[in-house]
Amino acid sequence: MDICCEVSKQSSLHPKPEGLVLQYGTAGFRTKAKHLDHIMFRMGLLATLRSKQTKATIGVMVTASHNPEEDNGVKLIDPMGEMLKPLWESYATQLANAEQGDLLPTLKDVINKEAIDMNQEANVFVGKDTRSSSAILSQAVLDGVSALSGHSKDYGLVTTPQLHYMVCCQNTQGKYGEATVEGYYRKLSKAFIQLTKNASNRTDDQKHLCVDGANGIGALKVREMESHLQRELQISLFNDGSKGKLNHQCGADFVKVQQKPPTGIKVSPGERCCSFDGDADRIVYYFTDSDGTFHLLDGDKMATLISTFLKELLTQVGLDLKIAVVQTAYANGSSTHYLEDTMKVLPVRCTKTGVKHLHHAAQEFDIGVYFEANGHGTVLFSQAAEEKIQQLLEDSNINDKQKRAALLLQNTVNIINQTVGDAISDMLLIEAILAIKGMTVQQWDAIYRDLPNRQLKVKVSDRRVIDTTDAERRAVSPAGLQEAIDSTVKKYTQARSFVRPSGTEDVVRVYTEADTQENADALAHEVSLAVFKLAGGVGDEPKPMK
Ligand code: 16G
Ligand code: MG
Repeated sequence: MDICCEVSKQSSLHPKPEGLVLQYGTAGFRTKAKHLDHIMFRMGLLATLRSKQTKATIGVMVTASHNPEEDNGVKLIDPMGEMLKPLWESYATQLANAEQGDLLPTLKDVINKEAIDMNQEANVFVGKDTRSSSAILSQAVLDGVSALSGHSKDYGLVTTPQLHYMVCCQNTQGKYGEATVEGYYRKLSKAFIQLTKNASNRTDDQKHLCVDGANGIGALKVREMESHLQRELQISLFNDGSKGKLNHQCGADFVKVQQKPPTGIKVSPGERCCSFDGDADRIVYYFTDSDGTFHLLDGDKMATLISTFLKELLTQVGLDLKIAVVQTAYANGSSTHYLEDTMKVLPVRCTKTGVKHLHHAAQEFDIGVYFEANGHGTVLFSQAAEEKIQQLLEDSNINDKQKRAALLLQNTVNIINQTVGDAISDMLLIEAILAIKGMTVQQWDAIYRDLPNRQLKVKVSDRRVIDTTDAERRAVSPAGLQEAIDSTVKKYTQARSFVRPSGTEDVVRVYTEADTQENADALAHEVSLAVFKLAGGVGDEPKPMK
């Protein structure tokens, strides 16, 4: 095997700055774009090895999602369109951090450990977001693939979920769909049109939606898709990238964290709006009412609407499929309460933060609806569930009502991107459900009332001193911290709080909820102080919120 020569030659064109250490985190590598050239080249190498090992196409997406424009990042996509397997995340970290002279031995180590046949063909799909650094960085990925004689297909500008979709289509030999951007638009819009046929007398007002594209790739792709929707959805697109800066005071993360509308969007009171994040794998809905109050409909509200809809359809067709909702500790207590007690969509599962944990848990059910409060989520249907729906459609004994519900279920399966949370697909699904139910955004919002909540960050010298259990809801170290949180929470009504080290930033995150915003804020301050004192806070002590 003579990989040495080509890899050495090519890698010298993508040298690693000495001493730079980066981790493959919850969502891949992410940092200032200027530090990423060698990482991209090496992820091209690693994706090629992963492709040879799995004998399948692997995806590499160049994006830093909701981070500022100056940042960039990279995520690898496994054969079924899912996140990279954890063991390979550790190879990614080893390869990324090998000094220039150690690159070949590190690469060979992976080849040996995984017994990779270097004569096996490799295929890698590459995509990028709209950042100015993405073009050069995705070229570095392509160079890495070619250094190991892999084949690559460059999809250019695509959303993260679109690339996940392409990988899945390719590896299922087209069963999941056609591995082209056009194929993606056709599949989703066809399902959307079919679904909305079930909505009677929709007015133009109801068909209208304001979309904040975060000045990113999602805006471009919504534009491309529009004509396929045949005016069944009429989009006013804001923050389309023509003027504003990517993710700057706009996008799903801004809206969720700030709990206010993005800049650059002009809407009337009561109008239904949504925001995508910078790579269009998250979405949140919102509206402002006539007295100026802002209403956010986050991942929890979407999970509730979608699971309610699915459960009703299952009842109508009489299919006994096990449906569950998967959330994280950030899910608003009111949503969990509503799902468990009012809706009885049991069970509601709680996992650690991070898409891969939710995705994994959702796979355990016939239908697993998973959403993070921040707006990342999708629905997974087991193969058995899809087959049962199909059988039902072929069954001549079912009545018209059952037939209608079965068709709705089938089109719901087709509109969803099951590989990963997808802002475009989620948007179409939500719009279709609202249309079919004849529901306004206000009625959707009124399903339950969010408990007031607050998120804060605390800087500590080493956030790893905080260890958690019970899906991050309880801290087991440092000693005394959980006791301090418990006794503080007891002083408030309907209160809950947890702390966890961030997986993407060098901070400890504090979450609280309580009966009023003042109480949620006061509790957040008290818990922040406890973290500061017991977990080695640095800088100024946390101040009470104004
Ligand atoms: C990453 C995760 C997201 C999670 C967030 C938490 C993926 C693709 N993304 O963005 O799911 O909510 O990290 O960030 O897994 P934190 O650890 O800094 O709170
Ligand atoms: Mg994202």
